[in-house]
Amino acid sequence: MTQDLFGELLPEPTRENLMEGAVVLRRFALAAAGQLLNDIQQVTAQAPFRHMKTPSGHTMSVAMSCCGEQGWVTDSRGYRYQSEDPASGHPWPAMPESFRNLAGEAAAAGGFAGFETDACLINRYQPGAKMGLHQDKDEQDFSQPIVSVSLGLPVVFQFGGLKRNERPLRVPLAHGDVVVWGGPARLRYHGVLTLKAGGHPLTGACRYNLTFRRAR
Ligand code: MD6
Ligand code: FE
Repeated sequence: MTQDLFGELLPEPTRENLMEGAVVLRRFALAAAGQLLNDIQQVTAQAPFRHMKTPSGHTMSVAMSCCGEQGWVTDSRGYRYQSEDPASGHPWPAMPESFRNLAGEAAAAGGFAGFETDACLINRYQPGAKMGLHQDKDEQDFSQPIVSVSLGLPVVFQFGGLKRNERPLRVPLAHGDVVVWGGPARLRYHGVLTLKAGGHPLTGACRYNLTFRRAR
């Protein structure tokens, strides 16, 4: 057993290989979760959660914010990374140390030593929110992995193939779970099924997801 900030005993992380290039590190972020959630509050006090619009004009059900040198945005002009928050015109908030450390440690544990993230997308799901199947392909270098951290309410994640029409695997993700994917899995379609109502002691009625990327 390991201990968190408050001396609570925590079950050890375990590893689950999903497919070549993709691994779920169960509970890997559990010990850091309290700090990560505090830092989400700090970041989103500066760059508030917002529901962005897709290029086709749909408002996303997931609320988003970003931190780090680059942030991911979508609007009528398309999907892209940029160094300023379009809501304020200011640079995105700096990446908190807790975020950067966890991303590097998880990437290394998942087989991608030396990962240096420059962009963190913060997703907030409230009951009813979902994310349709998509590929993460706005980054410059697909040899860099993505590290994805789940906090709060559980959800079912879908891991598909390299074509949208391949039937996806369904993988439940819980508080503290981290997915690392890269290599041959890097461009797989993936998404999140509709979040069910519930309550979590640390996040209340929501799920947060941090995805760490190397954008540039
Ligand atoms: C989410 N995640 O878990 C959304 N993308 O809420 C993603 O879209 C994602 O978890 C690339 C790699 C891992 C992910
Ligand atoms: Fe994604």
